[in-house]
Amino acid sequence: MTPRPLKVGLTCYPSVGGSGILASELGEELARRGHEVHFISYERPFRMPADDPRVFFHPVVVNSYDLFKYPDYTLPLSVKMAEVSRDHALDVLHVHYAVPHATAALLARDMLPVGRRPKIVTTLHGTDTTLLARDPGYGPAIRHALEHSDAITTVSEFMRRETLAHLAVTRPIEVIHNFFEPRPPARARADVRRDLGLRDGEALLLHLSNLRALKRIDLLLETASRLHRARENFRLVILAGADFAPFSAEVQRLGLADRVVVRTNVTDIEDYLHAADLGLFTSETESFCLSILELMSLGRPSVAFAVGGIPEVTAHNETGLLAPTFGDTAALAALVQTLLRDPARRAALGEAARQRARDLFSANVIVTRYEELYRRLAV
Ligand code: GMT
Repeated sequence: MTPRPLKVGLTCYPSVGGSGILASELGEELARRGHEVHFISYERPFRMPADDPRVFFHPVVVNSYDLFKYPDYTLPLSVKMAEVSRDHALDVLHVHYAVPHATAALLARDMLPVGRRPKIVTTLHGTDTTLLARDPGYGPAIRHALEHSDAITTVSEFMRRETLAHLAVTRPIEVIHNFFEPRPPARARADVRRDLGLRDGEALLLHLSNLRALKRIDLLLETASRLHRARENFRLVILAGADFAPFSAEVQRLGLADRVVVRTNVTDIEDYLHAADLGLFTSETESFCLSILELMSLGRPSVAFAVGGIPEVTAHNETGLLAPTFGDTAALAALVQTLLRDPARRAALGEAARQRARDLFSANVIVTRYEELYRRLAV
């Protein structure tokens, strides 16, 4: 007998960022498998599928009141979650981030009659554990939200360990890695490279991030500067999910104006992944680093520091190159140089990266794990 389709509520931060992308793609894949998906957030998520009859969006409206110095999002979110759960008989509310999404989900569940309550799945992507858990104003609420979720997942083993260490959670934590399913590039590689101003023979190093402090854009530019001084033939293309202006002076100071190209809020991501030769990342920590996986899916290796969950995503010397010591930009630049000078090795690592992405981090593998988890809970 075919199991019945599930009704799943998804809440994420809708802005540009790996967790929002992951939640959007998860919604799309679940709908493709016949489930009904309800996004609940203050905005449509960045990559939420537009015209899918099984995908719905429920906006959370936050009114402002003179009485409140700070507008509150958690309560209107919880009311909307309860409303959507009741009206659509949701089986599962899958929230990405404990703060404030899991806390709102707990409240929503409490507002509903027993027997009409969705199961709550909380996925941790990073900041809850690595930053907010240490804040006495947030830590206890995060721990409470996790202890009272019906299931907790993390996007890497690293994140699971960190969560146990910082939050002393007693509930089981399941690791379900991120996934990425690339769409076919819409534009030819040569066209994209020409539009970016690349000259013949120039290698395209691609960096994608929201430029948060922990992405260490200072180290990214320092690495580019080392390559520039070594007269390597490259261009660094930065797909920025935030305003790049704060870094422009540093680009000038390092003499990199002709080497660095910035594009902001790009959506046709596959065109750039396909146009790239390799990825370059300098984060001081990452629970996963979805951007590395995005490049791998298109057969492009990345160079990065071996921090956080990155070594779970890409294997050193097999699918990419990782510098062991964080901050050692000389080592990082040397690894980039080896790949710039050896296209055959770059291609071999890239092909292995594509295979690893398919074997371990495809929708087929990962969405099935989420589906199994939902079904276990929704009995
Ligand atoms: O990295 C960010 O600044 C954004 C953040 C997010 O919410 O998307 O990224 C986190 O979640 C991604 C999806 O699981 C991971 O790929 C990123 O590694 C993680 N960021 C950090 O851990 C710093």
